[in-house]
Amino acid sequence: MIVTSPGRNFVTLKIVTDEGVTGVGDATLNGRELAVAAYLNEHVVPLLIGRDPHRIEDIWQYLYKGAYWRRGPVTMTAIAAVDTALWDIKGKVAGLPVYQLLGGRSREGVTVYGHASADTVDGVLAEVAKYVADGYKAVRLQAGIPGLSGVYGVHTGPGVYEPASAAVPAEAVWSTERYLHHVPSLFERVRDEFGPTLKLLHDAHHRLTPIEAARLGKSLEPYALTWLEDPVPAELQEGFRLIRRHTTTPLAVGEVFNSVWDCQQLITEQLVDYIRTTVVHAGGISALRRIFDLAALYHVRSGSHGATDLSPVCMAAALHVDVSIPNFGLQEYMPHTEETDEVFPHGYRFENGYLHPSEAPGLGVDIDEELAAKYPYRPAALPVNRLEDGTLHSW
Ligand code: GCO
Ligand code: MG
Repeated sequence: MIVTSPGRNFVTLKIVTDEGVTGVGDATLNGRELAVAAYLNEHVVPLLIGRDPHRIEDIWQYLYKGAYWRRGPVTMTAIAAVDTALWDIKGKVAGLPVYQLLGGRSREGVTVYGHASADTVDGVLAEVAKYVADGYKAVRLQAGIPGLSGVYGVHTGPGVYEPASAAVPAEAVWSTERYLHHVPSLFERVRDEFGPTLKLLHDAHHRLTPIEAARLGKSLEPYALTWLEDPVPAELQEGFRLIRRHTTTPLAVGEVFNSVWDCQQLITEQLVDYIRTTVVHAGGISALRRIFDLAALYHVRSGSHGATDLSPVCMAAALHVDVSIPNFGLQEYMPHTEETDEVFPHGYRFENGYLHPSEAPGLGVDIDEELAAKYPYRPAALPVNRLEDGTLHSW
């Protein structure tokens, strides 16, 4: 178990077999990192000693059913780390990149979307231009809202956007009225300037009610978004029915989901278009494949979360899944800091809007433990959000 903070916190599980083959798995749960580290150290690692590393499915079931207390982000992130590390080991033993074990390539490259964000609409336009020049085919737009400071997803200073900034959560103020009034003008400008084929996305970050989200979706229809993400908190899956009834703006959800049960109704009732579950938070490569296979039956495509709090180990694993499944949609991509890339040497690469998984056996990613030890853990929590009258709101 390695906890390191090269610019931000990451938890990594490294499994070594009796034959000396190593495998790595991401176990990072933003703002709750040490809970997963303790769960692994205290409750999982001792159970792995002496077990056959090739029995990936059996070990997954053993940890899931054996805990009795199923699901939840801490448990599922811990299981994901074990599962990912075991796929890495299996690939290395087989001498094949993991995507070959998942059925081989279904496409030439993994289409990614970048984050264009700024305080002003002009600033966002300038960011989009940079992404387009770099070959991106898809861009997520987030802008500051007049009258509000510190809006989610808006990158103002130099360096990588990082919401988990303080040991005690930072507090931001939110107004749905100001937000709903402003967002359409952002998309109108970007669509006008960049034409009809650039894929445009937006993240509402769980801040709306279903009827507010329906209104936003409707007002964005002229700008043909690829998706509107996390319009409402998704504990109430049937809440999406109301949004769906009113708008043809495609919907995406799932970055906080931990299992297929969190998205079962959303998928089988075709209430979303993209499911954004990830390797690290939804139980690993094995479990993610099951979610995406269910989704494929219902015309739902993948759109995995890939913010910087998911380590390069998760990104490497995600790309093997992305390149192999039939119903891939998009992959989120925010490059990590140089320090992070050095701690996690990897063979995946970006080219002209696409990411390509490593061709090395296994996942094609590692952790430099000596370097990792130079970056000690720093407590950092995600912020909270309050309405203008002080009411605690969804973040
Ligand atoms: C995204 C996400 C992130 C999350 C963050 C939480 O779509 O990339 O919403 O910005 O808030 O990853 O840990
Ligand atoms: Mg999001």
